[in-house]
Amino acid sequence: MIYKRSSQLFSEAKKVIPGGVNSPVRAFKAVGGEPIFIESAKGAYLYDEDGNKLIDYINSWGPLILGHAHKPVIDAVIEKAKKGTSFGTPTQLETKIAELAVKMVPNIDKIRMVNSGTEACMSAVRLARGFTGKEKIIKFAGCYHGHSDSFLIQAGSGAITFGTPNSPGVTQGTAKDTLLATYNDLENVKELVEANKDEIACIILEPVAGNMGCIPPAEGFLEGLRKICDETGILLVFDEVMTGFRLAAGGVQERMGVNADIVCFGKVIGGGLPVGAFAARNEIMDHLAPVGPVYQAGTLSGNPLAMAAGLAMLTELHENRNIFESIDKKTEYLHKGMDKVLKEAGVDFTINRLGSMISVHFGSEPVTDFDSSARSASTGKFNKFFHGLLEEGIYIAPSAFETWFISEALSYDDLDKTIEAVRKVAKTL
Ligand code: KE4
Repeated sequence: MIYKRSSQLFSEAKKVIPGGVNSPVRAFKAVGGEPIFIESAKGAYLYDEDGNKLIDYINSWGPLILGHAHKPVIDAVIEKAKKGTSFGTPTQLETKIAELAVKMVPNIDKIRMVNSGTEACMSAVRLARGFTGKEKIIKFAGCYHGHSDSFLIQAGSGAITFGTPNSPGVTQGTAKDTLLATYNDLENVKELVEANKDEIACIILEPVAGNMGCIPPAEGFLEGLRKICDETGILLVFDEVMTGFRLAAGGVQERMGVNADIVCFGKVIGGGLPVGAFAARNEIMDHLAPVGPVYQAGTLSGNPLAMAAGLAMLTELHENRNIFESIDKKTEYLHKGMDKVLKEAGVDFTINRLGSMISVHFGSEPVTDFDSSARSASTGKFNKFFHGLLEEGIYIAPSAFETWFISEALSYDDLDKTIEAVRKVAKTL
């Protein structure tokens, strides 16, 4: 593959944009090399500035579950744009998408639109603190909820003490209110709850993790968290920015049958435009301004173009529930195909999968939490795997800590091409 034009564009970008990108993971720092500049996309394919065609397994990090430039979504945005782009007033479109989301997702009465997953999770934590009157939160190492200060925290000195900032600019004052737990480790959560009795507002997690690679919840893990929250009055916050409207129409709450108290959304709900959202039962949501005292706001929240894209996307998913089974089946097919060719090559690997989320990890141990994911990533094999696939025209996330997102636009021919590329690359690992 030739990337001359992308390289030129990257040099220009770095002069006026930090690192040449508007979001760090796009810069290929984790895998080495230079990022590819995309000129257009359609269905399952990206077309880069050098004319290369790539089979896309990132899909803008999850939103494009129906593929790129999906006609109903594009048409909805074009039609809406002719009538103006933003009013800063209520519009009936916001009510329509809110009504549909409430119909699709179990256990929510109201939803508030924001502009990103970060905003959704940040606002959900503020709402949980406002509702409970408590200040501490528990998050899990390796779970990513966006770049709000309370989430940029790493393990503290003691196993059950508060965290420390993992980014300059985050204060110790903020970090002291974030407790860090180990994913899939209920005993650790119980210890943290016991050691911080009556001080915890919420436990927030990705109910199926996608930021350590794909890590499904262990048997009983979500149910155990639900039980702890029921016994202590701590709110359970599901960050479904990745899983919402992907693992089922009603997300993980529907698929796994475990209810959260607050659910966060992003990605799919916006159909590729900037939308985040958070939702809960009336008792909690009515604490939000202007009804209640918990403040939260946004100039472009509920923006007409974003709502038009999101409504078109959710409507198609709502009316064609077979899509969820179809992308799950495609993901299972890909899993089986990659498993076969990686085994034939004698590679030590693990493939994690749940629904249409899948990730490949190198090494012999199971990947069930952040530490095991990090040990697998440290082998360096993923970086060779990434670049080898790229050379074959297969575009997966440029980090071992990401998940692949399967879109309905992927054909079985695309999947076969991907499996064949994995077979070729496996020999080089
Ligand atoms: P945004 O603020 O990037 O819209 O959403 C933050 C977020 C919240 N929760 C989960 C579970 C997420 O995965 C994300 C964002 N995901 C990353 C990919 N791992 C977005 C890619 C990027 O940072 O550029």
